[in-house]
Amino acid sequence: MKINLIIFAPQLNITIMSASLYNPPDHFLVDELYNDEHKIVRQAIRDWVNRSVKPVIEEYCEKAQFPIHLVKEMGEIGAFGPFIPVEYGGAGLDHISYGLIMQELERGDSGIRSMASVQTSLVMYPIFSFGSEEQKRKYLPKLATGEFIGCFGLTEPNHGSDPGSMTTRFKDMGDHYLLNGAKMWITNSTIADVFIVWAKDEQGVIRGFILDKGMKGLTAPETHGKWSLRASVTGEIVMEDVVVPKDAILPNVKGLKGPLSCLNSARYGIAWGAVGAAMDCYDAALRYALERKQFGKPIAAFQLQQKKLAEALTEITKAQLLVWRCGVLRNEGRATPAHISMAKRNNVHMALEIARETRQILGAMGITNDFPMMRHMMNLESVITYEGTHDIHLLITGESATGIGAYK
Ligand code: TGC
Ligand code: FAD
Repeated sequence: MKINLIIFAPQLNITIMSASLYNPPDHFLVDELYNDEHKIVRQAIRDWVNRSVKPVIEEYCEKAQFPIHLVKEMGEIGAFGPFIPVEYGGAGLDHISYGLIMQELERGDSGIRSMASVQTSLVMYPIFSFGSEEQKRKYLPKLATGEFIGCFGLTEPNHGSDPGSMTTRFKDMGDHYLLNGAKMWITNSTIADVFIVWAKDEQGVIRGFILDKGMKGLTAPETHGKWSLRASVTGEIVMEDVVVPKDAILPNVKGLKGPLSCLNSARYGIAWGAVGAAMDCYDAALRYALERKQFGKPIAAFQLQQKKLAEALTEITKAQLLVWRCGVLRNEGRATPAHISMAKRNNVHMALEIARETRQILGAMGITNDFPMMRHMMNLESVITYEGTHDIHLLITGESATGIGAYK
């Protein structure tokens, strides 16, 4: 379906249908794999992105600011905790709906999707999966509406790909815990009300904590100078003798599998999100190629430009099928970390390549903020790094193929 609204690119004497007002072609009839609920959810998020994200995102990106006014709206449209049961404020949807929500949000911007990924998979998921009943009732409904913003601290200045070597420590002081350490590169940390932090006890066992903003000794300075994910807040979490109440520990998980389980959920969502970023680039490039004329004909008529578009369409379609299958397996409880790694690695790389290739289709116009490619391209440099680098996901796939871990 095309909605007949157009924007005008003032530098050019052509009109271009806004990427935000266009529903992309479904070349392989992938829509037939989705049920009505999936399609309704997808359309609702797509409409919201068109209405609330697309018109402002370039400006926020340029200013390097997170559009915080969108958080409440994201709560209202069900972007937070869609697979969390209704009794805790979620929507009780399946994992394909969750994936489609991430796809549509990232069609808008990876930073907006990051906000929802962290809130859902890295904050609500661990509280739901490993928290006490009191913790679930206290935090989940407010995280679902966006009244609380959450963040997730695993990475440290000296321990990124190897979180098992973290040095953040806590001591049992009898009536409370004492927490010391520092986390780095933490999405949302400066605006967070709730901090999920992972730390080792005196025996070296990793445990998770729910910290509240304002705790004495807990600070979250912002990280500046990013050329990527500029419309997303990134910061540190510094913990200096933080007195943590005993009921702030996540009681139901011990060891590295705690944080890594959260990553499975977030990486799965990212694999879907990357498809959205790629679709946005493809749609904008296709429309431009059909309208822009050189040597007396649309550049879409040249074989070299068709190669770029045809390959992009092929790769997007393959990526859609990969995440759809991953979603089916996740709904059945059969998606392994290795499945998810393959999907995250393939799809983010695919999206980055498509952003680069489709930008070229636009020539000089491709470097401007009238089009989304440069912003997606820069964002995807973070996406290919966080939640496990491209290399780490290859090693996870390699271990799955050979049975031999090659990390150490
Ligand atoms: P290893 O010895 O293999 O495993 C330790 C324990 O963990 C279990 N495990 C998992 N459990 C659940 N899900 C997974 N994906 C798991 N992978 C491993 C494993 O079975 C074992 O359990 P047990 O019971 O035997 O103790 O661990 P390792 O130290 O060798 O590390 C393996 C490696 C390298 C794959 C892992 O450390 C890793 O994935 N590293 C990458 C780190 C990473 O992804 N960090 C992301 C930080 S969060 C973030 O980036 C948020 S971005 C936010 C946004 O969207 O804006
Ligand atoms: P390193 O681990 O130092 O890796 C450097 C290079 O070495 C990489 O190319 C890597 O692939 C390679 N390498 C490492 N180990 C191996 C190996 N065994 N074999 C081969 N090559 C290897 N973390 C959080 O906890 N919470 C967040 O909310 C969060 N948000 C983020 C937001 C942004 C914008 C960014 C950029 C990062 C965020 N991160 C977050 C951190 C992210 O997860 C880490 O950056 C990532 O895990 C990689 O760690 P590192 O940057 O320390 O790189």
